[in-house]
Amino acid sequence: SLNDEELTQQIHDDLYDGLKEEVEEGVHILLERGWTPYKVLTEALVEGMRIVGIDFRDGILFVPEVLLAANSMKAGMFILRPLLAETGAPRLGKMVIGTVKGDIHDIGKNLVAMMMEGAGFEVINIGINNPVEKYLEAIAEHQPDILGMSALLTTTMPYMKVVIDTLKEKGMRDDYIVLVGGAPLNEEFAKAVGADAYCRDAAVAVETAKDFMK
Ligand code: B1M
Repeated sequence: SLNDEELTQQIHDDLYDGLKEEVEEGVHILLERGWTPYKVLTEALVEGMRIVGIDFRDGILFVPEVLLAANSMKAGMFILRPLLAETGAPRLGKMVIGTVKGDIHDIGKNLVAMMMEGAGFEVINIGINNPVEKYLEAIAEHQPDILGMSALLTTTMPYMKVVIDTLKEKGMRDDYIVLVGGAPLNEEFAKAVGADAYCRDAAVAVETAKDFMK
């Protein structure tokens, strides 16, 4: 049988090849070996997707293959989600999170949602491709403390400013903590669009949210 390092490598390969059941099996085995759900998430799944991203960028992998990889990653995340959710933790606050209009990438956002839930936040995940109206609807309905936005494309990230400007126009901007994230963003961008903070990854999102709720 494979040692932990070989198995992690195998999961990267299976993710790359879009082999959902194999990825699920690998995740189960690492958990049985006593890995924490977070370690499985970061070292097996997120790292695997990082490798996929490199070959996608370089034109070695194409959309259909990357979709299969994404679905395999989601299957692995589905196993980890209940394990990351602490039961009985005091509610720290409420967050609405969604990917912005024109953008259908949802893995990173879902991961943030999962980790926030695990840390004790109530999370309303409004999915992908959200125009400003959808954010406003969700805010009105759920009255969150935090609004989270995700964008993975340089062409969609400016839409965050549209959402924040609309909140400003309505005099609602200061009612919410606005956190933004996604691979093409940075601190400077977050500041420029008027967000409260940029979150590099899901763990930073959790820490940042906790800090703001103090
Ligand atoms: Co897309 N894609 N994609 N893609 N895709 C990227 C983003 C790209 C960088 C790949 C590349 O060329 N290297 C590139 C963007 C280039 C750019 O804009 N500069 C790209 C492109 C070009 C495209 C298409 C245009 C391709 C095409 O059709 N020709 C197309 C666009 C579709 C659209 O949205 N309109 C497209 C489509 C797709 C798929 C559908 C095939 C699939 C998405 C499937 C899905 O999500 N269900 C896909 C994927 C999987 C990727 C890559 C390979 C992986 C993204 C991912 O899931 N990463 C990606 C390459 C890359 O990012 N390097 C790529 C794993 C995830 C855990 O990380 O999403 O970064 P990430 O999230 C992190 C942090 O960023 C942060 O925390 C997360 C966890 O740690 N974070 C937040 C994210 N959101 C946050 C929100 C927060 C806080 C933190 O709120 C508070």
